[in-house]
Amino acid sequence: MRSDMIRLTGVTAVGHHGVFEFERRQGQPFRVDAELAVDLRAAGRSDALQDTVSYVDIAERIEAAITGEPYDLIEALAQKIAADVLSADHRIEAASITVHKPEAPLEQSFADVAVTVHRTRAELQGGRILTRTAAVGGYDTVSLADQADAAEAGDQHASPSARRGAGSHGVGRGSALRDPDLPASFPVRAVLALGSNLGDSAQILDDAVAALDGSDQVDVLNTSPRALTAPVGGPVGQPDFLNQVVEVETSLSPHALLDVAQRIEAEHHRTREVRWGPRTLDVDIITYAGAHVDSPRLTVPHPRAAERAFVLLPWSWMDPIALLDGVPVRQLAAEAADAEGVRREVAP
Ligand code: GSY
Repeated sequence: MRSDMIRLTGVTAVGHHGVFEFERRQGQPFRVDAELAVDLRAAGRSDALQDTVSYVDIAERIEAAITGEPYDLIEALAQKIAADVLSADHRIEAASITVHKPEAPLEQSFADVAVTVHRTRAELQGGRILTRTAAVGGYDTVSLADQADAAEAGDQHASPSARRGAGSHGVGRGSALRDPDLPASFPVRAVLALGSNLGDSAQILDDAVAALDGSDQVDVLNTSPRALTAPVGGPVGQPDFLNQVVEVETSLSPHALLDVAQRIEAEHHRTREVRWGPRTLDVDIITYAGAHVDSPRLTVPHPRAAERAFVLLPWSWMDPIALLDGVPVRQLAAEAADAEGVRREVAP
């Protein structure tokens, strides 16, 4: 099923982007099209502006980026706009941004040159897009349009004056609490931590990863090396843990993902008799789409993840540039009190 979408096309302004000195000096028109994946069901029901993303805000951000800091490449401008747009409202799950440069300095007769970037909320950290080696589901395209396409695109230009005057509606800006029962309207990434210190822990973690991957609407993208870790808390003398961190892509809501985690725990006869005590399997949600969740069942990011080397170290081995609430996971791992008790498992 396709996700709901807000499409804003033809936002045009003069910018000073380009590698040539005369481009920086004189400026030229840039035109931007944006497609934003937003769940529009609530607004469809309520007919209330506060239940959707204000396209007035989005147009203002795009115009500000075009006229703002100059970049050499339209790729960089497109990525900056994607980051700005995703930062504008936490309900935007993903943004496809096309930047056209119809007066680019080419010797040939041409109609338009454009780049398109597709970026998801999971790639946004601290208002910027993370550079990843394997951006899942993301692909960038560069096109040199023909005359007919350009003529059609020209028809889509919105009048700048029509976009002005309404001002900001201040709808849901920045990072806010996410509704734990709202499914993602676009697949998002989540990080889960697994731990076991009862039974055949290596087999149990293998089975848990397979069970996650086999669950509806959950795909395992990446798994960390495993760590043998000294127990943190709990009864004295309990066995060491085997810990692992897993990155998944999912369209499930945070609560539905928790249901999956708890079902997999239950399948391994997980009991909760002794708090912090030995367990066959723990599956904790550490992060979900860079969002914050605070419900009686679930707190995300996991409230103790930032202090637990048995989570942070495997996570940083899997993803050396990972951030937790904007702080490098590697740095948190180095500062965690239990770091000395974490040993990377040597592959057999
Ligand atoms: O979910 C956390 C379970 N747990 C662990 C763990 O997984 N590893 C280590 N090293 N200590 C732990 N203490 C608890 S509780």
